[in-house]
Amino acid sequence: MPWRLLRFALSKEHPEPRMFTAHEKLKPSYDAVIIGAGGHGLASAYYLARDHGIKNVAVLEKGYIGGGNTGRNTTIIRSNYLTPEGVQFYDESLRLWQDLSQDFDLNLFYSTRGHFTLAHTDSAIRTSRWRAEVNKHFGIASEVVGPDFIKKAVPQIDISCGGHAPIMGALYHAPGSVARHDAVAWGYGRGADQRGVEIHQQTEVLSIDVQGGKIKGVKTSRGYIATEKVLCAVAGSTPRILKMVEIDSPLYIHPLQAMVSEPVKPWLDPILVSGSLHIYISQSARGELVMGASLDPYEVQSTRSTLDFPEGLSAHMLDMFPFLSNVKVMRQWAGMADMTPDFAPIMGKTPVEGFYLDSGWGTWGFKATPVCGKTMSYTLANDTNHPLITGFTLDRFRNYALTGEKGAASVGH
Ligand code: FAD
Ligand code: PYC
Repeated sequence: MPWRLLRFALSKEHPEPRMFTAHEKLKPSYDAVIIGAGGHGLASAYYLARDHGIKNVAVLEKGYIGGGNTGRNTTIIRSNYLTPEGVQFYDESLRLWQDLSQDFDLNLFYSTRGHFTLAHTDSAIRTSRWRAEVNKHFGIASEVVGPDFIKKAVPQIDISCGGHAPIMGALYHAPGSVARHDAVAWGYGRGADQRGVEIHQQTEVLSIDVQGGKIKGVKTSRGYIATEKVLCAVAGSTPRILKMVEIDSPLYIHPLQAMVSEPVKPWLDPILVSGSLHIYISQSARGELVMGASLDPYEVQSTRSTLDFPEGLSAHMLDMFPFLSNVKVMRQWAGMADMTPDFAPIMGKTPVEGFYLDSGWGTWGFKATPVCGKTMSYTLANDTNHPLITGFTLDRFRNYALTGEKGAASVGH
């Protein structure tokens, strides 16, 4: 056993340096309060302090940092979206991901694998071509490839999928990557903490004080805080927070489940997604197969796992990779996906002065963590929506100006 670990185990004082300061008390007021210590809330705090010099900030988390969807996702990072707004936004995120381990001095295990969206039908091929053309227009590496290309990259695949749904081609996106999700939360959290931001875990926001249409403070499970700026970054809990400020939104919450296998020898380098079979798979640095499927088909705010999920997912996975039949499933879990009707996020200013939204991240928000931090910190600091998020504001639903990204969702949700 390493000496450092033994010393820590035997110490009464727990002298090991912690990732963050544990603040005993809340201050009576802050320049800004961020609700939610997931990746998005922590990244916003980090860039508020680092890029805008706003450090008198509290991040309030009802559980523990990264315990929401940030620590539950399947870590796929890509920018092969469908709309010009989406492509440019996610591409900026991908650019930010490149330097993040160095920024944090923490290894995020960012690993570029290549990403295949498999097409089993004529219409899926058509959407792939459409996405490839939009992507290329913005200088993003995406191309439509045939079955031979796929078979060469993944020799183990049954291209006929057991004869049920033969693969006709794929959208191939070479920059597709994975990273270690909990380390992303720790990196942003530690960076924010080092710059003076306070992170308060086990601190739930119970209500929000709005007077004359303006934010005045928040009531928490540990007392009242005065503030004029609140950022809501709570993913699956967004409707609850919006109720507190009497804002309507078209958000709906569905569980999204995932599972991992026991570790096996490395055999799968790229990330594979099949819209028609409703499955996706990648292999982690530890050898585990990380697998997911579509949303659960009912609206409920719950993170319970169900037995029909591994059953359905495994059946389709075996169509593609019959040799996996003896591989054991080790864990399954669920998160709460905050879905929007057009599969684009809801970001920016709201009708309540000083209340900012970073939501509608559904099944696609992990990859956006860095760019959300950048654009939301700018929006808070300047009280002006960042140019990259103007296609994502709440009022697009009132103005019938949707940003349709459903065709670029990972699996058919
Ligand atoms: P979260 O990480 O959920 O953080 C919100 C935090 O707010 C939580 O910690 C919660 O406890 C806290 N909170 C809530 N209410 C309160 C309150 N009243 N007071 C204080 N704190 C509160 N995206 C991808 O890009 N690629 C993927 O491969 C991918 N796979 C996914 C797989 C699954 C199974 C799931 C569930 C999601 C997946 N996603 C993926 C989506 C992605 O995980 C999320 O969009 C993203 O993590 C959202 O981050 P966040 O920081 O906004 O929210
Ligand atoms: O956004 O790429 C994605 C994704 C994959 C699985 C869930 N979301």
